[in-house]
Amino acid sequence: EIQRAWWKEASIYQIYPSSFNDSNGDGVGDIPGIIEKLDYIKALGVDVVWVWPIYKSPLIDMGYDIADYRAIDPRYGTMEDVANLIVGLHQRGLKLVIDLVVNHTSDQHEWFRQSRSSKDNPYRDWYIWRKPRYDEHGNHQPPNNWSSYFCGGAWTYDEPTNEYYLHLFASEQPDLNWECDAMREAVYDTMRYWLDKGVDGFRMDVINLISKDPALPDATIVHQDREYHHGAEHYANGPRIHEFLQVMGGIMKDYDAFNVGEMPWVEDPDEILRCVGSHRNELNMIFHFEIVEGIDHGKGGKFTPQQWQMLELKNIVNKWQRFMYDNGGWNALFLENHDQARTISRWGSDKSEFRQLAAKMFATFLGLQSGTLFIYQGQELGMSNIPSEWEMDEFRDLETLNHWHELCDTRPDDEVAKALAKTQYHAKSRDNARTPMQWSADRHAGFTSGQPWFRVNDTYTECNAAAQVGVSGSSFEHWSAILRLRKEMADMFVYGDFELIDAEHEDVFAYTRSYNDDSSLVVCNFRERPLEWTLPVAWHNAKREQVLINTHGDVLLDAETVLLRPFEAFACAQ
Ligand code: TEU
Repeated sequence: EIQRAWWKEASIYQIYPSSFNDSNGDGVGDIPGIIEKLDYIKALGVDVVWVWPIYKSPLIDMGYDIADYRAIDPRYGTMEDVANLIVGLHQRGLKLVIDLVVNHTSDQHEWFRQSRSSKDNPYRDWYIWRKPRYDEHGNHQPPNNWSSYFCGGAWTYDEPTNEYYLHLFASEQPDLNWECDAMREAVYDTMRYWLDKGVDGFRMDVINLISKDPALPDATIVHQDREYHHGAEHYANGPRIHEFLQVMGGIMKDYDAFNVGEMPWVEDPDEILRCVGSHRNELNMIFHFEIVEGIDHGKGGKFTPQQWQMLELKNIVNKWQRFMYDNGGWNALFLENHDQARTISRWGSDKSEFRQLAAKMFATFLGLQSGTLFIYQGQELGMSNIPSEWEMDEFRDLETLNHWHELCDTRPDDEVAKALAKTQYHAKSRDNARTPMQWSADRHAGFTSGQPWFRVNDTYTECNAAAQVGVSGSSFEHWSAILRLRKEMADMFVYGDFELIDAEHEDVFAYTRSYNDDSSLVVCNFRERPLEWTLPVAWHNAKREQVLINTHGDVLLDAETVLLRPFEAFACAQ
């Protein structure tokens, strides 16, 4: 029996405000710019807009370093603009989800300024301070061996009080101490503050990292040659995580609000189910990274090479589709966000002749799976990674730049390593997803009338919204058709059973969805070359009239086979 919920049937469009639409010509996208584009978003057919952090911030990590949870960064606009955004969305039947970033703040947050000022300050305990360890020469050393996600160690020494503070991300992003009752209450109040303003829910940044083992033990050493080590075993889904998530889940329930938790470094399905199980009242769903990072980050970390494998992709997709279905959980479906490279460049092709076909194939592949669908700005157009000719001085993201600078410092003469790193940035840097939105073939892609803060991708003349909206066969219109299909056939495509077909095939990803006596077949050619594929017996003699959606205008069905052209995808029903 189906457990229906609006948020299960919803599709969510993610906006990266800096690069979405600039209304005032200062080169940075802003909230009024989003408001100008609400009809575009509505036309795509999504139900919810997720806007990433627009709070006051020094933008060391582009807004994931928040200096005031209750103020809007002037670059993006004002509180009044947010109110207008909420009205504009609600008038169109759309909801607003904002980012809740409460594992850490900016070091410019008043809480941290206070905390840092003295050991006796009431805010001292709001962050994670520890005494140094000392080496044999009497020099102070970090309290443990943890690494930060943005290079180097996870601790920064603070001279005036002779203690270190913890930061899992940049040193300008100190971690909040969730063991502190007053701090937790302040966070919960912040949530209510935004819900009272009419926000419909949260995307909770690295929410599974908030509960750390208070002993903060050393990480197990996996890579002997490194100075710092990955400590996730001591804080990913840590000791009190469910207690905290249940409080937050309770607040969400009071407001009938939506939440999705970002959860890196956890792969145990049972633990994830404890977070999203329908009776748990914690999170509606989570983002895990087994699919988008698991298969193409190398063993030595994100910027080490790895050739993704089709059978691995099939295994992982199948595992999650089945697991959630069988156990009362719920999937968040995504391939892109502000931290990931563009799908067509990563797993398909961004060559001119294939760009839109690949984009439409991935839309079909993802969009007809079970779960709540997330689309990241530009994905609907088939936007691609930054061009391979761009040099290092074009990059903006601190994760990429820190990695590069560390490499240049430690191995200044290693040209081979540097060349390899550059290929990896072009493949996986977060900047690939952060170039300005491509609205038209006009100057700066119609994104701004001024100087864009980040260079516009050179592809904008061929890939832009103006060339696609209302144009049949375009990537935009195909995404829109997928979203309609999910609505019209929600029992099957949102809630139905999932079954992987032809699991050993290296080039074609195929699955069926079924509900009661209805079933559908989804077939995707992931390759740049044509191939013939044998239909499952139950689909022999499938007729053209049964085709629900396709990428190439028609489907070359024969009695027992189908001829798939490059990046062709289709779905049919019976
Ligand atoms: O990302 C957290 C996270 O898991 C990262 O390790 C992410 O996988 C990485 O950036 C990919 O290279 C969240 C936000 O999405 C990210 O933008 C922030 O920088 C980070 O938290 C810190 O707030």
